[in-house]
Amino acid sequence: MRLYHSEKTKARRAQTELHDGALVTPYECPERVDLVLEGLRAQGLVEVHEPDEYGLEPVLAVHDRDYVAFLADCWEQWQAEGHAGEAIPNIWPARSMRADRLPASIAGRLGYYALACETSICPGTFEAAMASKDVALSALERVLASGEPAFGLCRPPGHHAASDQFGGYCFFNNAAIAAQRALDAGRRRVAVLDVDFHHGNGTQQIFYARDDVLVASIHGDPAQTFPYFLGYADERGEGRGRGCNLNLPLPQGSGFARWAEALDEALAWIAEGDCELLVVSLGVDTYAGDPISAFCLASEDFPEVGRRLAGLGLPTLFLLEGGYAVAEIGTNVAGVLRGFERA
Ligand code: SS9
Ligand code: ZN
Repeated sequence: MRLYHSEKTKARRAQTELHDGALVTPYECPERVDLVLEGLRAQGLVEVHEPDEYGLEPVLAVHDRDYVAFLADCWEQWQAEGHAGEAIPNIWPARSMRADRLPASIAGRLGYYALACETSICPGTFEAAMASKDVALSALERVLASGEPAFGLCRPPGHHAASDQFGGYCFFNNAAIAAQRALDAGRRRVAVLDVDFHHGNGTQQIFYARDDVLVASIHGDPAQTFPYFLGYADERGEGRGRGCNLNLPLPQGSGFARWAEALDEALAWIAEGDCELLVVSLGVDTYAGDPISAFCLASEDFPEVGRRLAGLGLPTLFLLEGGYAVAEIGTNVAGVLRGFERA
């Protein structure tokens, strides 16, 4: 299987993440890219390709122009306003205040465009986000042109990024950008299946009122875990998109048996949906050893995940989402891709 990767995805090296009441070195770090590459090489998945550059047009097809402009300028403006550390929001247009005023100050704009505050903005953030979506789009182009599966080693991840909000380590929603691009290239309907431990709130929000992209997500119950305010089972889509969103929240501690039942349910739902492309938001933070997540999948389970995904028989684009801090993220990503290929 072809892999798409760019060293430019490492341009973001944030120093601070608010975690457990302290500023720690971020879990979402550039070393993840090398861990995944190593894991893939160890499994003989070696066909690495450089992405092409696609510019901002495919980004603006799913994200608001003002939001993209904010991301492009944030670090410079934060410095111009004289702040010392990395750009971190500390106030939001929460329920009791106005959400219809966009402040002039970057400190206020940060709160307007953030949905969480663990994700700081630092030099290289915009460049890395641009490279990440270029990796996704290049892998997509390969799938569309050949029908063969491809993997985009996206980093930073994308599935928490909404049309005008960043957070959960995500800035551009790579899966949404790729799905929209596939539609613009003539595909009638696309399925996005999100197997990351966390609910893909951004992907859900972007396509919630539409029937041309089916979105399914298997994740930790938001009553217990990030992102807390979206990802419940009763969110089925709205308007034309009614019935086109499927959330399968599972309790903390779920192991492969329970998780795989949810996977089969999601796959059966997608199989009924008459889609021409499958985009897999491939987070491997479902692994038992993940430091910030709470499912109990073993490395041996991931090839079986790939095997079941292949059962759909659809052209398939894999895009990296989460998976943190442990060497096994490479093994586990490679496991899914090998399981898919061998099926
Ligand atoms: C740990 C809490 C989780 C954000 C998680 C984002 C996962 C992206 N400090 N915070 S896949
Ligand atoms: Zn995650």
